[in-house]
Amino acid sequence: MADLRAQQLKLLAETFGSERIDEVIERVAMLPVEVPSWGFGRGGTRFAAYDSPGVPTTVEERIAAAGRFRELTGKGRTVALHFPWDGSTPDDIARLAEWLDRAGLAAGSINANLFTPRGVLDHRLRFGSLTSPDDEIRAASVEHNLDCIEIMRTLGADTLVLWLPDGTNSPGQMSLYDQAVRLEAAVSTIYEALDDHHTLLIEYKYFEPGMYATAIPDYARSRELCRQLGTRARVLVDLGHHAPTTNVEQIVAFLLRSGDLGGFHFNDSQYADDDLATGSLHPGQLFRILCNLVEGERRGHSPIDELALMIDQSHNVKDPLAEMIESVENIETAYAKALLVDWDSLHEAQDDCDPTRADALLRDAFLTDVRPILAEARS
Ligand code: PSV
Ligand code: MN
Repeated sequence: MADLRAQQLKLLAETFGSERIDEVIERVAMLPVEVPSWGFGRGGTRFAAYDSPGVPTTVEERIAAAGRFRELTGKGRTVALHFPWDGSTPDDIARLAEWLDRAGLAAGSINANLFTPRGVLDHRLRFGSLTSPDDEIRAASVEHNLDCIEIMRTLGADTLVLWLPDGTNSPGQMSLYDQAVRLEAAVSTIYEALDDHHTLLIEYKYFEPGMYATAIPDYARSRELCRQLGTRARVLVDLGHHAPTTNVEQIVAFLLRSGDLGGFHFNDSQYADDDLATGSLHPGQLFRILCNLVEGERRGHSPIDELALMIDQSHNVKDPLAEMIESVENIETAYAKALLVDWDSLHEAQDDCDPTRADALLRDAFLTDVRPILAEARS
């Protein structure tokens, strides 16, 4: 096997040049990918969540699984955390810090949960959180984000992720103007509470749980909010949050070019927010997204490793640890292939109005077997 890998690498070096292959190996090895604590547990649907032997059920077990993932892949040094799923009291947070430390991990992005009823944030959440007409719910929703910022300080994390489950289910339920005004006021209080080195990433989603008018339905709204807030607020693209047929790579290029792209929640889907292993259904889309990141970096926009490359998945059936490994391998694969694109020839073909050659150049890279590069990067 080792011999075979050496031969395959030699062939790649002969085809692309050994310096280029070494550079790709190095870049794949250095690519930081963040994994979600919730992705190591068993996910469910609105029908049921089925337990399976061996799948973590506690926070401690999920962090241990993240540690195992790190040992196996070398990725996932930072773990995205979700509160209160990963704890709520100071004691919980202290224990969490210990578990992370024991597993050689660090806290990654801190995700505020504005959708699970608890305490003051009770079932009135069905009418929204930051945009609720209920003053007490609005205030408690902001407060939860401020608590998350305190957790960031305790755990040494620097990214707050806001996904807003707010939306209405029927026309007339809430004035769309009131919805926008409340959203902007609340988000600005949260932004003001951040420290200078903190970043706020704002997700958008075109549907769910409100099925009529989602408060942040698309990247335009998310970008508008970020721009109103300031330079430390950026857009987070969750691949499962678009209508089918949306050209996500084009959104990526728009956002990268304008300096508004903060990062990703990688996952894959057949229907919408299925949260399957990224690249498991649409490796071509993942490749094209990475191509646009590579091209953006070549053009002087944000370097890829300065973006928050996070996975957001939930596994209802398959083994979560195995799925997380598949996802990271698919990201690495897409990245290696994007780096192997003959960019100069591609631009030439584009300038020559030769789409057939341009497509062939992309396919040359996409069809290259980069598994020896991944193996080398890992070792
Ligand atoms: C919402 O669909 C979302 O993408 C947000 O990131 C949540 O925090 C996450 O999924 C986990 O359920
Ligand atoms: Mn997400």
